[in-house]
Amino acid sequence: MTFTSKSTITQLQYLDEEGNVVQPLPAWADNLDLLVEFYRHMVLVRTYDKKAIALQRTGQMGTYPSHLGAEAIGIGVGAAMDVEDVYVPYYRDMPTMYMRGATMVHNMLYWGGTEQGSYFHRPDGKLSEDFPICVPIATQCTHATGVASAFKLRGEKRVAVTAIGDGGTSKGDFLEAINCAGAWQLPCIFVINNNQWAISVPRAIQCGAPTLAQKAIGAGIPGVQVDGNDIIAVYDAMLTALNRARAGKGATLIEAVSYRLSDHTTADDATRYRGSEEVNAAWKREPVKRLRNYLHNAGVWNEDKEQALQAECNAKVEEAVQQYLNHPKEPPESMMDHHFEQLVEPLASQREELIKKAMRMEGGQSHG
Ligand SMILES: Cc1ncc(C[n+]2csc(CCOP(=O)(O)OP(=O)(O)O)c2C)c(N)n1
Repeated sequence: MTFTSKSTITQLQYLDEEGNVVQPLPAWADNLDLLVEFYRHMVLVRTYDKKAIALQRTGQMGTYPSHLGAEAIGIGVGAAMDVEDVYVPYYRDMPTMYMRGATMVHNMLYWGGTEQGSYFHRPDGKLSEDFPICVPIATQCTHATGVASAFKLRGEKRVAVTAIGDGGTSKGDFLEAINCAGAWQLPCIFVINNNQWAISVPRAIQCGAPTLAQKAIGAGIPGVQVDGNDIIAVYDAMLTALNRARAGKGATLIEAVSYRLSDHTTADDATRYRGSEEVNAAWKREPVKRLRNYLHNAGVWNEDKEQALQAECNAKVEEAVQQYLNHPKEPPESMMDHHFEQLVEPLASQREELIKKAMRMEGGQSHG
């Protein structure tokens, strides 16, 4: 008889719900300035999230997917990556993209319907090679595998990182992508944002396996589960996976367990399918307060700093909103400008038609 797998998946956690340390911290966490930086980013993206929802509600932006509750995942993943790596995002990834150089303005432009939101620069000033937001579920995983394959073929020490929701891991694309990454030993990291809900489908009936991390076993890659509300755990798991990938040892699957504290998107009303009890319980585990408590206890955070940070974040968000609202409107045909390097028929003729129609509607104004 051959045992093909005998595995235990434990959840990596350093800080409990109250921000107390539950096991010795990794050496890098001695750097409290770094943790304060993480906290500042987490508060900023949370402040932005609230404003983005308000913009949609007041008709100033399109449908928007909130990342409330996923701040530790996004900031932890984005902070751990090197500037040369490539991130392949899904729609709930504003925090990671922000860490990679996509500003709040870019995010608003994207959800405001402008492809300019996908063109941004890396923190080192170079044009980003990260991918645009992927809305079709799980397809981004195959894209990441492709990017990682290119890195391997070219002998580059870069890593492709992607994220996906818990529901998305039921799709073939995800399973194909991790299978390929395992078979070809690709420098690729798949992060599952397990926020317990796929719109109205709860995690419990999404998949029969006790963890999503164990899907890695079938692909022959390590699968780890982390507390996705604990940024120290997220960042640490990412460092391990990135080092592994850069050393030529292949891919890793990281399941980050958190909770979607918001509606699925602004087009959803979660009160129709889940009770307030579970949401209230999830608020007790949320990531921002947890890190704040830890920093307080470590003596590097206090109420004055908190007030100053809130004011700073509000000001930054307001400034970004003004920039977004003042951004020139794109002509309607721009929606066809980003699919192909050269537009093919019948799209090319349809684009011309659209320009003529728009000109007629606007009384003959010319379009770019
Ligand atoms: C291929 C495809 N099928 C269906 C949808 C519609 N859809 C949008 S989000 C979603 C649920 C995704 O849930 P999950 O993967 O858990 O991610 P979350 O939104 O919770 O982060 C579905 C089915 C889609 N975008 N793409």
